[in-house]
Amino acid sequence: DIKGVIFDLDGVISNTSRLHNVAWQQVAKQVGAQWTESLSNNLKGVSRQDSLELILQAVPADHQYNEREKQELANDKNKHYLRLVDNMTKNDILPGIVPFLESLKHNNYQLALASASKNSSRVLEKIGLSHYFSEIVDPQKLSKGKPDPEIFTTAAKLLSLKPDQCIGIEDAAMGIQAINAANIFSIGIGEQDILKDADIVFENTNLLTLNNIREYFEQREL
Ligand code: G16
Ligand code: MG
Repeated sequence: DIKGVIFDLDGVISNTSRLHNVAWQQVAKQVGAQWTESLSNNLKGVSRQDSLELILQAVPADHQYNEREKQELANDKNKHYLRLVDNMTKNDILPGIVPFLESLKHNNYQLALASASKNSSRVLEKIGLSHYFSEIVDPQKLSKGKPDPEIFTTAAKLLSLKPDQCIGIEDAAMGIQAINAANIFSIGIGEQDILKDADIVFENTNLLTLNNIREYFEQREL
């Protein structure tokens, strides 16, 4: 039986990717990297340092950034991002998420957050959702990021549940790979084409309801 639900943050609970994008675009401009939709997509669910590397790869190579410069660029991005996070409100919660969290609580599911973001607690607080989550994985304690399963296996352990007692919800292909590799049932939010490895895909967070998920499980037993 499913007893726990493990959530990604950006793209599942909050529309923070818009804010990450604004802050990264500034960095891209500063280093002369061309900002494209595919670059923006590739940054989803990827850690801050790895995101910066992807942006620097898009710079016409005449300057090698040293570690100190990279640290500075990453810090600048984070300062900018945190200023944007400070203006977040409940309006930045994706549609349908509050009723979904309510119904999960009501039915005694245990909830954990598995976000690559070091700012996830701050974001949850700003949008008023902290109290729903009994566990938040600290990405600084992990050795590998998504698509490695570590963040999801850690979340299940923190909830004292086995992987097959959990569901994981993600909007990024890398995230779905991480959930699958953890042997956790995966729900993708977004386009079927991109999230084809997920066990179920919902087009948007409005469709994320306990009934829709249960319906799928019932169909599978037939
Ligand atoms: C999020 C975003 C990524 C971001 C990462 C790290 O992941 O999708 O774009 O780079 O967190 O965030 P920070 O710089 O705040 O530590 P997730 O896992 O919530 O989708
Ligand atoms: Mg995400």
